[in-house]
Amino acid sequence: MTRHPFLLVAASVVATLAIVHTAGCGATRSARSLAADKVYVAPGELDKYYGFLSGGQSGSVFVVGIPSGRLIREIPVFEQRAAYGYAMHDADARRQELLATGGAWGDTHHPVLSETDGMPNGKYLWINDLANGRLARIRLDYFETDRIVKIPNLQGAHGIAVVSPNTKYIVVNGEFEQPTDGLVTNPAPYTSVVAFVDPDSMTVKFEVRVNGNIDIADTSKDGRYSFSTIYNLEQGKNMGAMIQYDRDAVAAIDIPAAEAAVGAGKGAVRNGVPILDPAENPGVMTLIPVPKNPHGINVTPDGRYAIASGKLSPTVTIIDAHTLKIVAEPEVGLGPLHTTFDDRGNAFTSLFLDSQVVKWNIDKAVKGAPDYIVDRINVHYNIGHLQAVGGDHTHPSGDFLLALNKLSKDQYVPVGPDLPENQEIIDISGEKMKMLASFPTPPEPHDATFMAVAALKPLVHQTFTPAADAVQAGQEKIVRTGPHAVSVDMTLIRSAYTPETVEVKEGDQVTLKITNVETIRDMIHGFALPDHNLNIALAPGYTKTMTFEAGKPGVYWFYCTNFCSALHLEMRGRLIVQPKDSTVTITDWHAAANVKGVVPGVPSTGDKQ
Ligand code: RUQ
Ligand code: CUA
Ligand code: CA
Repeated sequence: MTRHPFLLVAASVVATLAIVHTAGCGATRSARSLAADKVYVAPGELDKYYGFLSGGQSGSVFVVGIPSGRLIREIPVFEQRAAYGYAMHDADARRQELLATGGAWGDTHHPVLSETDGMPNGKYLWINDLANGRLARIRLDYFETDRIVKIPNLQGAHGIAVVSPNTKYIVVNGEFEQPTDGLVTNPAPYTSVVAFVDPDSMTVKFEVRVNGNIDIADTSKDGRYSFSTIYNLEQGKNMGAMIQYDRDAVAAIDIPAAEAAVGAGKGAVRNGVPILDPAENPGVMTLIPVPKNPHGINVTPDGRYAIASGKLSPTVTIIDAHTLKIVAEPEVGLGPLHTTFDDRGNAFTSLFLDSQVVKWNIDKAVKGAPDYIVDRINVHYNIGHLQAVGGDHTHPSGDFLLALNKLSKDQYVPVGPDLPENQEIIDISGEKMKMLASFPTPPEPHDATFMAVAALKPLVHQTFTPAADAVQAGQEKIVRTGPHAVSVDMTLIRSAYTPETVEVKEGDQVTLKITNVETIRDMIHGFALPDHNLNIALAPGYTKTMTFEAGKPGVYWFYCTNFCSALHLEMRGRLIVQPKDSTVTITDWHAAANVKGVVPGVPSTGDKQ
């Protein structure tokens, strides 16, 4: 049987197509695997950087591994979190600060790291709550919020920045203007203040009044100036009125001059804070006119320039950070919002309207060279902030850039009418930018800052240093402190509560102080009590105190919520609430069996070391 020639031809065409197809597919694959290789962190391997992402409406900070994009930890700040035992109990100072300063929710925007010589030193991270005019401080040895303060005389705490190079102050910008004398009946144009907060005491040392609003902040690298963008120099009270002028301004505050004026008693004290009026203190503030409703302000790593992003103008304004003169105003694209830097003299500006990152050369732009635009890359979509690793410090890494995009549109499987926000990791190590990977996070990241894991890792503590009032092992007790009050001192260790039985009476108020006496990292125990609205987690070394009503007569099992050993399920105890009229006496728990909570013959060491 002879083959039909057409079949032979057809067969060879199919074979050729198959070869072409395989080659094409192989080429695509290798580009993909090159990108994947740059962000792939194998199981057990560590990321190179920690990214601290503001959690926006989540009121927290998200710690993300870079380059993997893995969510490492959420640090709750302005919201309580049972999972971390954060701000859950009345004796927690952070809970008291939250309740006293605006409530247990917030809107975080700008994470900033404490600095030594212009580089992050791993001590603190600060973050603002735009909504309630607050500033919080996170200790990086514990990765825990330790202070929350309300900034007086200010509404809408938006841009914040650390005063370089050695963290002299945290600058906090008040975005929402207020009647200057504080009286609602005053029809005069409203004003705002820039607050200068002491990093250790977290008190506001002084404020500088601004006739207009103030948006984003940065500082010169030598400690001389703070820079704030003003988009409402018009002092308008609605959107139409805020876009009248062709130019608004950057306010440069001369910090030593302001300190001298405050020292000379020039500030009018309100709510305990001296407020300097620049009109009466010449030299304290310089207004630099920049195009229409600017947004971001970013100082170059070498400290030479402050770069204001135009927002409603397609330009960035390059300001000499020493003379305060405008040296260039190059066009970069539509909707420039923020700028960051590599270690080779390039700037990267986010373009909200173009959904792009534009890379441009600073020296060329200053000299007016026509080829200052180096590259553009599309992002998905409508980028807000962007941050290159170290771009906000004096020694940028020049390897990765994080694009924080406001909309993800088609990038993920829909999860309801509300879609996740999208972050993208871009390789900036070469001349051309390369898109590497994207990852979503919970709502809503605004900004990010980074620290090398190698520098931070040795600074993070194994356990919490026990507080002065910690319950010591062997000192546990139950004491009736009044006709309707019982106090309990309890310890937790794998895998038992001591005491493990607490007997009280209906109508009693119970004050429970618990210390996790573990000394091993990550050995967390929980205390959840059914029908009492109580759930708390305690990291090793932690002490928490809570007060609750005994509730209805009954037996309530409190149990450990965090898997701690093979005997985790057995780690539970009873709250026994006797009826009011019960004649049964309160058990002497010391006499009860099993005081230490350890069954003889069963090892108390867990499997989570
Ligand atoms: S600013 S909207 Cu960081 Cu672009 Cu708050
Ligand atoms: Cu302790 Cu589970
Ligand atoms: Ca304006």
